[in-house]
Amino acid sequence: MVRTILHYPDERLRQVGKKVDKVTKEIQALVDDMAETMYAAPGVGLAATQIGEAVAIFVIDIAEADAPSDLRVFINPEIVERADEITWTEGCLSFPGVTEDVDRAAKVKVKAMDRQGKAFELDAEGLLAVAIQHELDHLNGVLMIDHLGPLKKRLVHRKMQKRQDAQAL
Ligand code: GNR
Ligand code: NI
Repeated sequence: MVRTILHYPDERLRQVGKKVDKVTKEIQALVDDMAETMYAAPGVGLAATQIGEAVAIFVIDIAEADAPSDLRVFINPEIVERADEITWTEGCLSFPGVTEDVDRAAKVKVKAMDRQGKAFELDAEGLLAVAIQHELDHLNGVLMIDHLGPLKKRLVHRKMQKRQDAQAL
């Protein structure tokens, strides 16, 4: 089922994703909803907190639109190593129409569990590394806007607030 993606400044985007004790059928159903929601958007990633579920799960698929899908599921993810720096022009499904440069680690090593509850480790760089850091931020209630300087932050905040006010009419 495609879920509704929350938009900033929805307070639920500030929730912290709770660790998953056991990968149950219910958790797998949530993962499936997240993947469906990400593909429908479309986006390269989606964190559970973006659909109002405060659990430590995100999904990523960085495959090109014309290539076969390459879904990656991360449950209880942890970055265990970071190296180098990169600036990436990021977008976020919770900030429609906003793109801003964000400084990130260029390479990360991440530990997580997959959809079957099996532990894995992954070395990532480029967009995959950026997306992993972006999604992990979401699970900590940290948003793109928090990486901006005060001026840009206020500008993006005003734009999003206006949008919300217009939709509340
Ligand atoms: O779709 C998305 N694209 C993107 C581009 C650059 C850096 C990060 C991202 S993640 C974003 C989807 C999203 O909001 N995930 O939380
Ligand atoms: Ni996002």
